[in-house]
Amino acid sequence: MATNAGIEYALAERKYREAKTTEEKIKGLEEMLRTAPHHKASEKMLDQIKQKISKLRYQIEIKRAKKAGIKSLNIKREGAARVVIVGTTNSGKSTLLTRITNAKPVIAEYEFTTEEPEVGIMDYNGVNIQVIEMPAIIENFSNTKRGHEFLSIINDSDLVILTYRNQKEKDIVIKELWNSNVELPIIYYNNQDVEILKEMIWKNLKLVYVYTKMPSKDKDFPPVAFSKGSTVEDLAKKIHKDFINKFKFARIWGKSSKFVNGQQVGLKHILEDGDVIEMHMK
Ligand SMILES: Nc1nc2c(ncn2[C@@H]2O[C@H](COP(=O)(O)OP(=O)(O)OP(=O)(O)O)[C@@H](O)[C@H]2O)c(=O)[nH]1
Ligand SMILES: [Mg+2]
Repeated sequence: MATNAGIEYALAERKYREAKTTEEKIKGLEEMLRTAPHHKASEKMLDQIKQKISKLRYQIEIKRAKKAGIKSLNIKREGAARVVIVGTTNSGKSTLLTRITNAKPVIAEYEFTTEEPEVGIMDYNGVNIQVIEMPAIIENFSNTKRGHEFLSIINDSDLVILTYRNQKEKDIVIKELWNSNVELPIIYYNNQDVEILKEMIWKNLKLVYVYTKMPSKDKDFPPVAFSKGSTVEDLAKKIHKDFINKFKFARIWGKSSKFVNGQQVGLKHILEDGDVIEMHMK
């Protein structure tokens, strides 16, 4: 009844305000949601309650993930991008990691050898890319003891390499990623040649690498990586914040130099893989 609804709501609100734990707070808010008047004028208030509930639920998730194991959650990002190797057990994840990075994980015939994420660095023309082998995916992965923690590392990546032994396993991994809202580009690993695979990884990361150079000096190594579509201006900003003010023009050698080698370009010029950029300052 309309009049009682007001009292019930007031009681629920009090329960929420007096709640000591996050779980109790959520319960109070849920009761508020149930007992609040539902009409046009209260829509905004209902939305606010819903938002509060999702925030609190998120806090609980984070706490649970942290409890499960702080170590893996804190893998530091290194290099220009992060790639994860995700697949079923014994599908060759560790073998692949040793092929494309400097890491030395244990490779064994038995299942579930890799229990913690294994981190390696892949070199692509001098650019470092972080590659992480995730422990094997099984059905209902997100409900496993450390599923959330591992999935948060996957979600914090730029690209997935998916390994599997047969179509059934491939479908399981795709389903688990889908269920956990992982929306990353995927490369399906089919024992591609290492160099071909590295090119595929680079292409899917949508990055460019370029070399900087000072007049009458050799090009600098290693190259610098940027997202595709970046310009001379982005490069100048990355080198030093004063560069933009002192910038006169740049000369470019490589793919993006359309007419002559050492073509003179301005700040808006778009960079391409392998370009050498010589900066001229005022
Ligand atoms: N025939 C064949 N065997 C492979 C291939 N890649 C790996 N293996 C073998 O398969 C077994 C498992 O390889 P791992 O690289 O450890 O597989 P993983 O996916 O890391 O396995 P877990 O970490 O245990 O989940 C090892 O005995 C490897 O020698 C491959 O391409 N072909
Ligand atoms: Mg392994």
